[in-house]
Amino acid sequence: MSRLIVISNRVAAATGGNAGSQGGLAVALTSALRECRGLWFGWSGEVTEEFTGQITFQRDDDVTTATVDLEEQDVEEYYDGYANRTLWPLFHYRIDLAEYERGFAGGYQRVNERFAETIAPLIEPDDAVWVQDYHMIPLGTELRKRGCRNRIGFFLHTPWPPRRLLLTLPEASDLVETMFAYDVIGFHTDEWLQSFVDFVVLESGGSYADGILRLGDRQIRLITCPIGIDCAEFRSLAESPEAIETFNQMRDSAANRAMMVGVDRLDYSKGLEERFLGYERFLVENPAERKEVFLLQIAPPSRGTVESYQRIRSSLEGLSGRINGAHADLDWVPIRYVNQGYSRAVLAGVYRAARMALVTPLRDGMNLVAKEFVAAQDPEDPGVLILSRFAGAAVQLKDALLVNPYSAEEVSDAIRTALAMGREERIARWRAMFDNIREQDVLWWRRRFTDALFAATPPLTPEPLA
Ligand code: ADQ
Repeated sequence: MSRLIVISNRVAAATGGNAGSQGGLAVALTSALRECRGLWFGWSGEVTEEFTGQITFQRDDDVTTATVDLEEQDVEEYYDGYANRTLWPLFHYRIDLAEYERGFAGGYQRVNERFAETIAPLIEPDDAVWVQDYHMIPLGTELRKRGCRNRIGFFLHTPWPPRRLLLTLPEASDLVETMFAYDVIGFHTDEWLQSFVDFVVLESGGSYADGILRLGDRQIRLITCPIGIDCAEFRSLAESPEAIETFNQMRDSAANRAMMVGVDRLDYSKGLEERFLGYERFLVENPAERKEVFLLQIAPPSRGTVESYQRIRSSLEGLSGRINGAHADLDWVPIRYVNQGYSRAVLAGVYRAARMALVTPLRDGMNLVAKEFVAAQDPEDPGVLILSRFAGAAVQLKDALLVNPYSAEEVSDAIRTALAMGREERIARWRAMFDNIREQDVLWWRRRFTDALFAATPPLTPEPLA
């Protein structure tokens, strides 16, 4: 059986392997690696004076992780720069926030070369390589340049932006061309996949038929492969003592009010300002019901060195303060705004205690919080999911109350509808969503991708588009 090599910016063991943005992904990839005697390679998160390429190996539960330290300039240009200030905003349709700097592009390229140089000697002839996410787009090409003839796949966890937006990136065509080193590329939704196809066909002169994208003498299999959660694990978490304790605490402190919950990394793509404004609209338009609800928003800060993240943080502080100042009463505060991370068990208890979840990103590759919320519900008395049409998850979770997150009116209406929704309808909607989440879980996702990858025929020539 072939070995699987996973390459991503960070590896789970080095990040603690629990909550945070890698939660579900860590579980998914660890299970894949365990089955395939795998190796997981990435940045250690540490900074060193000079890049040495020295690898630290760690063996945990049959999974070997291999990490390297980066130089400060690497972190500034590759991670804070190109990944977080250029590609992340661009891929979430925020070209107003995207920073296009040659220094960032150069650092991104350099770090991808460094990763390729470090990992290439560890790859054995039969291994399949699976590269993760927007941090590593050119890695496939860099591996091929170093003679790697293995099957290499790439999965994008974010949206792929529409062609006209991507054209604002100065090196867009080159970046896309580097992707022709991959044998398989996976996206969460058909929409992201189609945007990628549009760019290659209309800008690079490629062609697309039957799931195969061709450019010159290279071809890639494209697949839609929506990521799921570990549904069984999350359900049992929701019934763990820690979750039950949290559930009881939340119910006590809610004092018979309906709790609405939001759980997001503090990121402008998550639509937090718009969510607060939609909720405020509900408070204004529904004076009789307003004290029957409150919003618990859990948003741990992320990427704090990037200015746009500092701005969104202070904007949310201002907005929650203003809304609470304008509407709070002696015995009621409309928004509880918490800037911390919690264990997955505590989150499960919070989800279960909530009457509804507000998951309203402006754009999101998938969104796992929506799926975790559904998985954690009590089947006899489930809460309602209010979900943005612009999250990848909306394709699978059609039985949520789907909203346009930019419209405060739609968000406000959805809150009212959710509050009034009877038990029968809540159960019917929940069941349909839960069936999907259980069937298309994280193992399903992982197998769908690795099946396509293992079935691929790697290129005969090591160098793509030479
Ligand atoms: P993220 O943008 O990080 O992921 P998401 O899919 O919602 O977004 O995953 C967040 C994870 O972090 C969830 O598992 C959640 O439970 C956890 N989390 C959030 N807030 C937390 C808190 N306060 N405490 C503890 N844990 C918290 C990217 C893409 C998504 C895509 C995933 C996976 O942006 O669109 O779904 O990758 O592909």
